Amino acid sequence: MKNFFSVKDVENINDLLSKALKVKANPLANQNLGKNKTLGLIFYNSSLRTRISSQKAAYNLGMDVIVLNIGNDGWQLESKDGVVMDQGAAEHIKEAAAVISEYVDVIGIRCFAGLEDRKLDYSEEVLQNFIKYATVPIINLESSTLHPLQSLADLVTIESNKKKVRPKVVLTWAPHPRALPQAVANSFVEWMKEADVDLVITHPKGYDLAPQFVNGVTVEHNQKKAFEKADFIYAKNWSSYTEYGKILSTDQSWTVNQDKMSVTNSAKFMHCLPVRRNVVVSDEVIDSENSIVVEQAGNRVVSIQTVLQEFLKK
Ligand code: AN0
Ligand code: CP
Repeated sequence: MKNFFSVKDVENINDLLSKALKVKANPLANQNLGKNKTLGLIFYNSSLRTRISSQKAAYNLGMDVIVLNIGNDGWQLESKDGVVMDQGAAEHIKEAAAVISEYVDVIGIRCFAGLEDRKLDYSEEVLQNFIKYATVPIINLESSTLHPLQSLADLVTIESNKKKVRPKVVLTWAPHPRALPQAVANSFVEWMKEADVDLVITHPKGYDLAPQFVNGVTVEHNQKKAFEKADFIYAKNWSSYTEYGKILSTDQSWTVNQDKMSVTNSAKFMHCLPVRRNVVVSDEVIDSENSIVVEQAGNRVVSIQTVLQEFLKK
């Protein structure tokens, strides 16, 4: 694996999953693997889980960590080629990526979608430029269209909680007051397509994900019907892909509640967090014993530690 940008960088997902389960069982088994190595974390956006789980995983491997918050501590970075840099950005990614590579051994980057220009967001300009100009491996900490570390943690969570070989997993859209990226949903679909699960997506009309992700996946617009006999309910809001970045509905009838959970096969409830209570999911569901959101967030240490080990072993 050269970089961890998407599921396509993973040679064998089952192999990576079994390595992750080993990390989960014994997180301190490789305490010296990262000795004298440094992880650099670059954040263009806020984070609780990604920030802390990445540091924790690095420490479990004996690595040092340096964090840079672009915009607050670092210079604004230009990502376009050939521009006259007479506006806000003081430095180009070309230099920044190369220079940061002089200081650290692996770079993680978070840079969300702007949700204004679909073509630009889906070109993944920032992450792709880092991949091009850095001389060390790049880890995606949530880019414009993907959040693979979340999906690997989700896969570990499903594997650890499933009661049948091939569980039914439902990705459901849920309302949210702000326009959110499609990244978590895109990645979840991309990873679940490779996993041994029956995946169903449910969302109101107008919220179809990009065809390259949903092709071949069952989409059921009746949410309660989709929930029938489900083993896992994965809730997430995303803004429209077709009417790009728009909120088409905040219909509270899509909130995940106990009435809908009652038609499932005692499904476990999942969400990547942060979550808006009583908008995305009712208190009753997220506080129930079927809610595994905290374990899921705990598995974020497992997912990045597994990926870091791949790069350190080289
Ligand atoms: C972000 C998103 O939906 O992509 C990050 C989720 C991990 N969520 C918010 O901004 C609330
Ligand atoms: N799930 C997740 O990535 O959370 P943060 O945005 O807090 O890192």
